[in-house]
Amino acid sequence: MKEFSLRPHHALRAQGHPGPAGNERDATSYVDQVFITFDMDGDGYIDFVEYIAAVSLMLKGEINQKLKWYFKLFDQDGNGKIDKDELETIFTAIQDITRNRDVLPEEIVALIFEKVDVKGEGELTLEEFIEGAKGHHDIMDMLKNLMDLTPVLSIIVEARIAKTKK
Ligand SMILES: [Ca+2]
Ligand SMILES: [Ca+2]
Ligand SMILES: [Ca+2]
Repeated sequence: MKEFSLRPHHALRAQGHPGPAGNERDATSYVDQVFITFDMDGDGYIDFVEYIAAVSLMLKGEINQKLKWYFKLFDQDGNGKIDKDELETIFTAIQDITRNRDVLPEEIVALIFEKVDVKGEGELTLEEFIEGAKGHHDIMDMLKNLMDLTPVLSIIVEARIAKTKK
């Protein structure tokens, strides 16, 4: 898991991509995380089919499917729960990439946990996350705005194309 998560990182470096501004480490691990989520057969590459599947999922996927996809992306250590650090890291990284800084990551995280973490354990299960997002339009809108992954996708796809051409 660890080794192969480094591949997209190397691909970006090899291509001489300047990388996202701001907290580069977080942004890079976010790209890694996106990469892992899209690399459905786990061979370390995003192939054309995986790319299309990911894009079509984002564009017209059923809402439960999208939320599951977000959850998988946010749950960085893969323990089946999202904690505040994971959520804040991912939102900070997304803002570094998308240059969307309308809301502070800490505020987004606080708002989401306040409304969604019903038992207040400081962790979100998949059920809480899905029910919470569906039950709160403001959270859903925020997720949609933040999760416009088009810039990240182009980075990944460019890196993949550059690699293929070698
Ligand atoms: Ca693959
Ligand atoms: Ca986790
Ligand atoms: Ca909870």
